Amino acid sequence: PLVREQLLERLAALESKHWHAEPTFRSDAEGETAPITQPQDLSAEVGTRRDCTPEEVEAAIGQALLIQPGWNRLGGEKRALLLEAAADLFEEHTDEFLSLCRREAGKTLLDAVLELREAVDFLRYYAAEARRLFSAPLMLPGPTGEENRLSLAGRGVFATISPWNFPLAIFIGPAAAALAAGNTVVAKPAEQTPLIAALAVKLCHEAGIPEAVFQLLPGAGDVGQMITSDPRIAGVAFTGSTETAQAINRSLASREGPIATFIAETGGQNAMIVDSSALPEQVTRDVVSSAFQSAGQRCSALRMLYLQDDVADEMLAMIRGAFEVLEIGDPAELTTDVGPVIDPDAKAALDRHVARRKKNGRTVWQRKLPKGTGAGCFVAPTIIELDSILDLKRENFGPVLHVARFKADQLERVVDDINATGYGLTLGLHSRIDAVRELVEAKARVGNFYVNRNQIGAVVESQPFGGDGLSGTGPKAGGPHYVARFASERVVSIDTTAAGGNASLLAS
Ligand code: UN1
Repeated sequence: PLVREQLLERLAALESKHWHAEPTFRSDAEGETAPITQPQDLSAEVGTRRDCTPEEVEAAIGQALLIQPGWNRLGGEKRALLLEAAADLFEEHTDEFLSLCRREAGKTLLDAVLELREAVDFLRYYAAEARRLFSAPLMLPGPTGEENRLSLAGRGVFATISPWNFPLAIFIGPAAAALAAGNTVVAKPAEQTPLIAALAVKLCHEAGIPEAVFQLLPGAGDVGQMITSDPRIAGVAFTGSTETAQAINRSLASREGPIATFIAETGGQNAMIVDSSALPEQVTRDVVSSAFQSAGQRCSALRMLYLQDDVADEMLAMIRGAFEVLEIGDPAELTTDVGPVIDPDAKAALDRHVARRKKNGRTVWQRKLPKGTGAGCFVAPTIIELDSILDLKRENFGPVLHVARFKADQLERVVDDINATGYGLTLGLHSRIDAVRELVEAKARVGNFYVNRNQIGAVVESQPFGGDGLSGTGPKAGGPHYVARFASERVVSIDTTAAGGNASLLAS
């Protein structure tokens, strides 16, 4: 408790700090400036964002291109040391990051701590990957008298476009992977959360990563559009909505010149299946955290719960019991379970979704918002009964859980329906029957399958994260194949039977 109180005191001291995000190389030109306000109180300004102008985007990519060969030549070991130095500085600046996670992104203290942890894990893991993949070429087998070496190098300038729901971890993760691989990076953070990104980039520079190597390009969608349509960009790593990923893909495809690499981690229509052998207390805990932690604003979050009909009423009663006591409110309070959603647009879309289901006569359980939440973007946690996951047309990115019932002999059809959404990110299963797990595991097309636990909070390295189909391109963030995707491969084949170099040259 003492540590907690000291932490709260330190955070209180940062409460009125005004932050600013601007392009790493700012010209004298006038760019648009936008205020950044708190999701829990739209009248409270946290800082300002000065957007990149078209000329600054142009110049930023030019600088990144110029310095890239040098950064690439530095090699895996030196790049790893710089990323590790950045990780150390991130940990030293815990208070600022926790404060910004709450004030800029509306995160609870628990979520903020987890976010910083994940960011540091990404930096350290990708540093280790830089050492593993970029220190020495891989010798490939070949016929006698021939040497074949496979080596990896940076592709050039990578653009990273990142989301507001993990404004630190998923801002720094893809950027660190691109940097580890020997690319330079132009990074566009979500327009809602540029301030935490600006602090992250500043600390990377303090750690010794040159400014031209890792640049911040704040702005809205138009800045992203300018970056992804530039033929000098060798690759894009994007996390966000499926629709935006499709738009970036089109933009990359219509450019003249080199073909870009595209790595996308997008949305999900994530389900959990609970059969009659599941343990009710465990199910309750895992459903509530998967659906409502982070106010449901994780792409891994549970959207559609399938309960086997013979236990559905009992399970639902327990889940509703836990749902009724969730604390909703200001993330500044340590007891808060569910904070705000990110902005008024997000709130309006979620409220519309719930209103439509009520109008259609669906059973809806909805919490009442407590007093004092009127100034922020709060959405009342909601549970809605549906017939099937196919009743959902789009991802509902917030604290709204849908529930359907199934009969034991319909298990395969349930998995077919989940696959038919076209998404494939997370799937949860609660069952103590091995044959059920084997069936679902074999049939479900998802990137992350969670059994008898919650389905959020993938841990870097142990649980690489990402999906296919409408959910993204893979490879998985935090896994052993990720960093290599940011690199180009080169094979050098030498005939070693020929007589020594200069002698044979003179002889010819
Ligand atoms: C996302 O919401 O964009 O598994 C990804 C999790 C997180 C990743 C979520 N590590 O919940």
